[in-house]
Amino acid sequence: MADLMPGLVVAAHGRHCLVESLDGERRICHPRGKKSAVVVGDQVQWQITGDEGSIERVEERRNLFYRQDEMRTKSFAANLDQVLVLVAADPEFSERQLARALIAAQAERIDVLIVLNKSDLQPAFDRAWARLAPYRRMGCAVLPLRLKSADGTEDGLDALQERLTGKRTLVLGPSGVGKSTLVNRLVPEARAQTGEISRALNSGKHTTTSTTWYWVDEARRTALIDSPGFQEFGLNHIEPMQLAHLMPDLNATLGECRFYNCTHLHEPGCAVVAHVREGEAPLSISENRYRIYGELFEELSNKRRY
Ligand SMILES: Nc1nc2c(ncn2[C@@H]2O[C@H](COP(=O)(O)OP(=O)(O)OP(=O)(O)O)[C@@H](O)[C@H]2O)c(=O)[nH]1
Ligand SMILES: [Mg+2]
Ligand SMILES: [Zn+2]
Repeated sequence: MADLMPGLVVAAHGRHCLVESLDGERRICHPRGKKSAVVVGDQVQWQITGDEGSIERVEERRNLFYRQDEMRTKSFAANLDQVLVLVAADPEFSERQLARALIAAQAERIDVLIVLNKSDLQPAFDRAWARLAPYRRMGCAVLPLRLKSADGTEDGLDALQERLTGKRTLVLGPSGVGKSTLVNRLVPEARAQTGEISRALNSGKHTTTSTTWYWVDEARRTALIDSPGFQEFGLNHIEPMQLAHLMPDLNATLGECRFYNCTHLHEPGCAVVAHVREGEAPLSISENRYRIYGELFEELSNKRRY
């Protein structure tokens, strides 16, 4: 048997994936056995089998960022330092999906960064920026960005790059917000497929269909992981009673409710409910965030019954 070699999974497509060796070479590999699903960011031990390779072992993961609905579990990537949730002035973002992505990251103790792109589009940008106020207030970093504009200017890249350096960042967000544009801007040889390319080439949108790892620097310390846009972000893997702990604004008031097992939905003496109000007051919980909590609690409670 050939020697096992360490590698990094840089792309995964069902039954085969792309593994990068320490010298930077990438080759197609197949996971050994049916169950050993690998995801982008996995550290693996692999061996050469002809032109290709076979993955013999997946090292223990530091974390795994994934979503789960009734139908299936979708893993985005493993061993991350942070998740960059990219939203844009246009298309208008769903706060529900944003909140869910943040909860999934928090559940795996992965840092998050929200970036609002397309600051050239006004007044949509200012409106979207205002909608993000509750996220800034709860301590989340929120950065403005402009990757493209009619007059060819960009803005906000330096501040963003500072937060990416030396880290492995998953770029996550709905379709059309500029995830691939960002990767292409910071990794010139990436040629991640963007809406732009396709429009020039043919039909319509060129949407990203698989998660791919890109190194930003030659020293391979900074990585960006491009991912396909998502519409629904299922959290079936989260227990309803865990939810409030995973939402920093709700979590800040926990322990003050009258009942230790308060669901924060209808109990008297609930500290969460007492903090629900609009405005900048410290510890305030926005009405939207509270509504999202209630809907999610309901959804996750119901799924347990069958
Ligand atoms: N006006 C404006 N358009 C932008 C900006 N950044 C990116 N775009 C455009 O937004 C469109 C979508 O960009 P993509 O990078 O393909 O978006 P994506 O998030 O990768 O989309 P999916 O792969 O479908 O998930 C492209 O036409 C970009 O040129 C910006 O700052 N302002
Ligand atoms: Mg894309
Ligand atoms: Zn309560």
